[in-house]
Amino acid sequence: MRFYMLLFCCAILYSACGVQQQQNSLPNIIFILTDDLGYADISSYGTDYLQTPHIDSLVNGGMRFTNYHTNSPVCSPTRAALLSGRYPDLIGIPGVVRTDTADSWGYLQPNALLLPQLLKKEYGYNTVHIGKWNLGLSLPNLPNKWGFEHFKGFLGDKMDDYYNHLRQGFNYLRYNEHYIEPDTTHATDLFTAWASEYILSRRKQTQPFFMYLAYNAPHRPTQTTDYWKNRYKERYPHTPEPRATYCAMVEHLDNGIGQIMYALRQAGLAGNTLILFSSDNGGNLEEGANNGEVNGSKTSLYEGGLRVPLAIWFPQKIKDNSQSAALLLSMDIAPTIYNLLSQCSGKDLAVYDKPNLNEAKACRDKNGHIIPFDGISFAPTLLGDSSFAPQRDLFWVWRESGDQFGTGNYVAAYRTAQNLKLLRNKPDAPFELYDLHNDPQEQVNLAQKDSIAAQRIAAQLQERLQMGFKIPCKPPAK
Ligand SMILES: [Ca+2]
Repeated sequence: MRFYMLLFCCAILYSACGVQQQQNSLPNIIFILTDDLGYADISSYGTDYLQTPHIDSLVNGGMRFTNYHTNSPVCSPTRAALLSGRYPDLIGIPGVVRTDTADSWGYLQPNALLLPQLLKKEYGYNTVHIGKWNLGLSLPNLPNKWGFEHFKGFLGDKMDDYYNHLRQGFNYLRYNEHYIEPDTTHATDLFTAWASEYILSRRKQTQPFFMYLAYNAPHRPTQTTDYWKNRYKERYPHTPEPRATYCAMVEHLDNGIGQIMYALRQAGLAGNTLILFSSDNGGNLEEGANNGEVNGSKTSLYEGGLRVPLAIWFPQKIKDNSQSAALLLSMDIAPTIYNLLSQCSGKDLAVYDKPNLNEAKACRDKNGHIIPFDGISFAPTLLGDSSFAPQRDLFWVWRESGDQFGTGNYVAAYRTAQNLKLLRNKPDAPFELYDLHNDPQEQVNLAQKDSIAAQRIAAQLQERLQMGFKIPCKPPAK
């Protein structure tokens, strides 16, 4: 069956990409990542009292994913997974990278390989990162050292103020490795302007580009301009705070994405550009986010901390108004892009079966080359094969410090291919067990009733945790 599926995908891609192996047949790729945007925080994902026409045009003009999950309920690990296609704890990022080393739980390991490195080396892409990095604050873990030829953004975990751009009084804004003096422009407008400027500079260029555009909105502090706040309140005067300002912030962000699309059309590049839109973790309910029907908020291992929107837009290639309920993770994005490009270039297919989650053996393609991903390619889904439904166990871990965690303790979850999910949201809490097939809102804890299953999955979780604990997440001692 898999053989025929590969033939089917190969045939579609052959016609979609053409037989030309020229560099200019490869699509441009723009990956738009928002920060803490909830599952129901855009109008096309079902929310009322909020208008996001530009994001909706990506959702409705391409494929909407309804069962996509982030690799972490917090920022840095998901970003590591997105760029590497790996489980983040296996490349040194089980928690948030911060200025204070004692309170920082991530350090990119030298054996990691990021998507911009692959795209630049194997396909000749021009690679640019605009916005939030959050995978290191100093050498060697800066964007230019990890495959991005151009970087314009900030290195930190957040901004304390969208207008002065500082974090704990420090300026982390950089143009490559040079400081950028902060001005008073709202960060959403700043990143939109930088991204648009870059896109317009690619007019008439035959070299394809990969842009990773990571907005920090709508992460707290919930701040937007008076224009967007007033515009929102005039239409929806009864929306309470903080939801009203949060919604205005999302509409502000949506306008920025509209400007990106406009720049793309102005540059004549819209017809051959793949655009992905998503979030790094679930919405923060305290800040006014809306995670829809699922339980939980950012930092939670319930579905509300992990399930977010994902839309992929690729004119003529991905059918508009299409939808997929495939269970996917952030780490599946990089293999999917890699898979699409390898087939566009006439190289071997990279669709493959992964080994069991707890087996550390490397995965190889049909020519014996190691495939450097933990995630899977869902390229078949994008190209219309609705039968492609990966069955696999999934795992989450988040290391943190502070009152709840102590020093470097962790919370974790393990989801079996049969949709049983074991989790705990506090390091010393008893495990909870949910049957996500019958109880997607995680309301009925089965840990006592089905204690045998809970123990079995807890043992699998422990085994998988140990793999990650072997990987350092702190800078090497000097
Ligand atoms: Ca985040």
